[in-house]
Amino acid sequence: MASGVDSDVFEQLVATVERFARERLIPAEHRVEEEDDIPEEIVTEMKEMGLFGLSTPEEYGGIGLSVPQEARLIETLCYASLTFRSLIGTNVGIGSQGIVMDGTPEQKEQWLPGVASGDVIASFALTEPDNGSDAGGIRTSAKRDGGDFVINGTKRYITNAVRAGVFTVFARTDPDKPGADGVSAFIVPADTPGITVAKPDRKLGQKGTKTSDVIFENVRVPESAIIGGLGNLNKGFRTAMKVLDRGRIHVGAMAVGQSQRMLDIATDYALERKQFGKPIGEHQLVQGLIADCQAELHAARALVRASADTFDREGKAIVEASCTKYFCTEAAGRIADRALQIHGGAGYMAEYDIERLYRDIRLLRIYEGTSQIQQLVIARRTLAQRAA
Ligand code: COS
Repeated sequence: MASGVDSDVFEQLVATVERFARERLIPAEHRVEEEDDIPEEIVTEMKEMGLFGLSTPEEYGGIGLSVPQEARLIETLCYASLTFRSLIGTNVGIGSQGIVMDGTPEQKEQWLPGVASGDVIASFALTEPDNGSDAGGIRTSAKRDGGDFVINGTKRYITNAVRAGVFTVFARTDPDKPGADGVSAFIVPADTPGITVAKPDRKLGQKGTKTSDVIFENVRVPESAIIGGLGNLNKGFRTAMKVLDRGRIHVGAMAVGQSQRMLDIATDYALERKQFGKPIGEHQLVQGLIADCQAELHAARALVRASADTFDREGKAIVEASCTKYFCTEAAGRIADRALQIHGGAGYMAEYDIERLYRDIRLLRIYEGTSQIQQLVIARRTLAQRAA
């Protein structure tokens, strides 16, 4: 392994998180669903375990996992509801990685210790009402005014915005360049005057996660707020894409963790539930469903590991990351569907966990780049490589 923490320390961490997921998080899932929030004592425990700083370099107070280690730990954590991962997800991934990857030493010093401890929640503000998949089409503007930039615009579906201490905001700094080229990334403290966080959205699943609109009205930031400094003016789109590449491997790992949970639930049900005089697991058509889940789960897990290794070795893995997110999340959707089918009528009922997991998993094929965007990235780069 090229980086990360010592393997003994890492194995202990995995064992601790595995216990935490099974003994603390899974029993709290119903409460989270009912209250649409994560209990404060669990937030505190997650902070104490260092989960907010999994990927933050050790020199800034984090654990400093490598990408393969992060993937394995996230898979372990995501045996429990995805909602718990969402709380730490923006600090471990998209909200902070722009600063980790491209920030100046001063920016890292200022923000990363708080991100690592969980005292500062970092939120990633890219998507807008009119620009989701077309991330290069950003309309939020950041106009120069002396030594400052003044940000105006609306960001949409921003995870953890209501909890945020800082936003990484993508805004157009060159109005004459309509596409990806005129965009810069800014670090904006959440208490900067002019920022309004709207009330959380109502969603199909993942109750307890918080997404909202964030409105920027004449929000003034110094030019030193540009991630990487003034030299990175108009280069923010690349930062966003690099952050998302890493995030896409992370989402693949989430899909694997949830797929294992759904397969285990469905298998337990198949062993217990009797029809035609024997457990339904003894019927070959049910076995077919179980086998397809297991085969896809193995493939998904192997793909996450391979692309995480590539990212660790080469510092990027654009096609691999998109293949991983695409395959693992689509497979998780199929596994959710089969797991629910194995439950028959019970699968449709809210008292069985599979009904909730089925709703929760649906988002994975959408956020951090839809399946269709992953197809586009994979195909464009495959064609370009052969044409070169
Ligand atoms: N890493 C580094 N640089 C990258 C990159 C990556 N993964 N992907 C693209 N770039 C660079 C390109 O190399 C290009 O730079 P040059 O002009 O110097 O060559 C620039 O960024 C623009 O790239 P491209 O032309 O591919 O941009 P497009 O506008 O065509 O969009 C897609 C590319 C569609 C792939 C991008 O907009 C995307 O990923 N959209 C989905 C956004 C998303 O995931 N949203 C979820 C929000 S977070 S929950």
